[in-house]
Amino acid sequence: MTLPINTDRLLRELHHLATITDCPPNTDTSLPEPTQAVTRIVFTPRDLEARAWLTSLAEAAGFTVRVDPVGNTFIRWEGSEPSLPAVGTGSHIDAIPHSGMYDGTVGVLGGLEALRALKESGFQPKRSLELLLLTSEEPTRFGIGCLGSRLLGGVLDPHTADAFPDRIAESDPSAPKPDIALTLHDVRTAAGFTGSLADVKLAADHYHAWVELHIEQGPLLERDGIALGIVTAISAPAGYRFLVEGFGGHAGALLMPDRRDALCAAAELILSIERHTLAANAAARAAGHSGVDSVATVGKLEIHPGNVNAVPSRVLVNLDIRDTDVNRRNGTMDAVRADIRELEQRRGVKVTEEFVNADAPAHSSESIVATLEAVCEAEGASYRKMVSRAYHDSTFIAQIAPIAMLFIPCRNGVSHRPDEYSTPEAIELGTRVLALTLARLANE
Ligand code: HGY
Ligand code: MN
Ligand code: MN
Ligand code: MN
Repeated sequence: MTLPINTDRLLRELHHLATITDCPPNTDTSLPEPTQAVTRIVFTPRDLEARAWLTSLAEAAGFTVRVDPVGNTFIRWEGSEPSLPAVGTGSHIDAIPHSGMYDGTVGVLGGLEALRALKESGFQPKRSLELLLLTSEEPTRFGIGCLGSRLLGGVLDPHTADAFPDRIAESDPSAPKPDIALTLHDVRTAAGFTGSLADVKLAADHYHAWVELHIEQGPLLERDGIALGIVTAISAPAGYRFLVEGFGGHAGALLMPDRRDALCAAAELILSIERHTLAANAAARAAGHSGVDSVATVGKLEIHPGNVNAVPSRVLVNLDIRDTDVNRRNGTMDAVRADIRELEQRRGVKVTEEFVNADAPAHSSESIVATLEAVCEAEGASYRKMVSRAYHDSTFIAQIAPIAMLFIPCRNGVSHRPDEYSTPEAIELGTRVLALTLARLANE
């Protein structure tokens, strides 16, 4: 059965959601399809406005909505046998500062459109279908990604999480600086999400199957002219913070031999991370592998005191390191730690490591992958199996359910940038294949 998707409605909603942003209206018309830059940080007024709008769409479509203590939002279409484990889909609507309008939102609004299209076609699911808006997939505010799905999957201690400091001021200098440091508990309860985070975890049999629709955030599908990606594994993310402490002073009066410049030491640390990650890829290539699976990024640096004429005394280095092989990722970290010990001695600085997260790769269910393949073939859609190098909420839903992901191409592989873009045709096809896959899984 093929299934009509109301693409105009879906695109209108994607573009409306993009206007619920803390970025100024887009004025860059240099791109053929100018897209709106988006900043939508979790639990900010914009995020709450977007959540309320999405809830109104879901209720207008006749679905029920419930929200858990961390704001994960469950949009449910009751099946004819509601006691059976449900079939889930979903993603996120929070967006890192100055990013794109398709990351996450295609999975939420595409998922809503999939459910509406099935309902409008007269389909009746045996298993209930649930669309989830997952809280804080991006690490922007609380320093760790996939906060809502980690709690659903039981991979994050609820009390530790509730105490996570609110780091919004690090990303948004215009944000009000409270007198006392706020925590996740303070922010979520002020936003209306009350109750205990211990109640967020879902039972291991809550879902029969889970499929997330997402843009690829990479170039492969577009480069090879392939319509859809079926994700077989999601790369393993890890995060660390390194506090580098030297001592500061006057940019003119403090002579070079007397300096313990924390930023120069941090620069060596960052180059050590790059060097050892490149070496890990070179070793993998020498062993006959692709040699591209190790990646590391320092995208956020906090310098104190941060004045042009003051020698930096303290620098916080935020590291995001990912690999499809956990042992190789750990090997890279060990090599960096050896360099840290040496540079501490030579430069007279102190480097303190803070662990954020170190997750395992997630592997897709072969049965759900086979269902996705069957639907692609029935729809005459080209597809390829692939690894996701971005992490996703599915990484942690995988702790409690069989999962898979469906990718659509994005222009030049660009994401986490205002020029992130996917074509209406790709969005329509991804939504239709998602809907037909959910229909098959719901009647298993
Ligand atoms: O960083 C990621 O992989 C995801 O887009 N938050
Ligand atoms: Mn993202
Ligand atoms: Mn995303
Ligand atoms: Mn994601």
